[in-house]
Amino acid sequence: MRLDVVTIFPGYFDALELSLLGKARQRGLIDLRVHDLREHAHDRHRTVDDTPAGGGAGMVMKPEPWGEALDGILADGRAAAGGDADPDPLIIFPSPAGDVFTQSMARELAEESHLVFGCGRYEGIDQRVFDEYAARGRVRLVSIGDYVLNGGEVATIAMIEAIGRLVPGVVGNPESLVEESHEEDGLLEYPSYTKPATWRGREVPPVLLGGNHRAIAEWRREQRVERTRRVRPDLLPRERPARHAADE
Ligand code: JDH
Repeated sequence: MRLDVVTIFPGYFDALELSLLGKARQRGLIDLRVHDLREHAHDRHRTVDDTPAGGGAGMVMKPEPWGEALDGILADGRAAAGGDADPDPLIIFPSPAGDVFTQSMARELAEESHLVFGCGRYEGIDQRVFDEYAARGRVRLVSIGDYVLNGGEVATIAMIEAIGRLVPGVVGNPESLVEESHEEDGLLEYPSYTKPATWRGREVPPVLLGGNHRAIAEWRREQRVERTRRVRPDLLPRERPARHAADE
């Protein structure tokens, strides 16, 4: 899978060299290229922002550096595909106004052969950049959740980590992914324990040490349902509403 990232802070993406994704890069499973947007700003101060049209607080990212950076990536992607039936890349702009990123979206995106992430800063990117690339290909605005970040970099790192681990061969033990997909019933995970059996007077639940696999599976299921009811009741299947006399 090819991943291009456009940002004014390339250093953020050094984190992706570590651990899992770094190894996947070395093994050629993930081709991650980080591009500095400022290389496409040609004035003396390499300016990428300007005041908002119509007034208001803050600054907006100018369209021209984005156009040059993205055109270069798209052209290079076509050249690399070498006339192969490589579909157009999907361009993702992290945005507080985007569709919310979920595990099911990560699964869809892991099927793509080429993703491009455009990381905005300030108050965001001139709307015409989204409109231009949506007219020419596939564009998605995606949010990683309902809280405010200062730019798209941290959101992109989160998405690349979630998507990258689903690319075949990236996760060393595919059994953990198989287990995940079977368990994707929307419930939270059960609590995990390891040795020693007693730590600071706290015991591993005896059922986990008893070797009764049916009992263990049942206990884990109960834990998942109870935990979900406690902290994320919104994830539980909707209870059938009690039938009311007036409904009959
Ligand atoms: C990309 C710039 C900063 C913050 C909206 C409305 C002021 C606009 N889940 C997520 N949270 N935040 C982002 C994200 C934030 C970004 C960019 C992603 C690019 N920013 C920014 C807040 C606003 N706000 C009220 N106005 C007065 C602006 C931009 C994100 C993701 N993914």
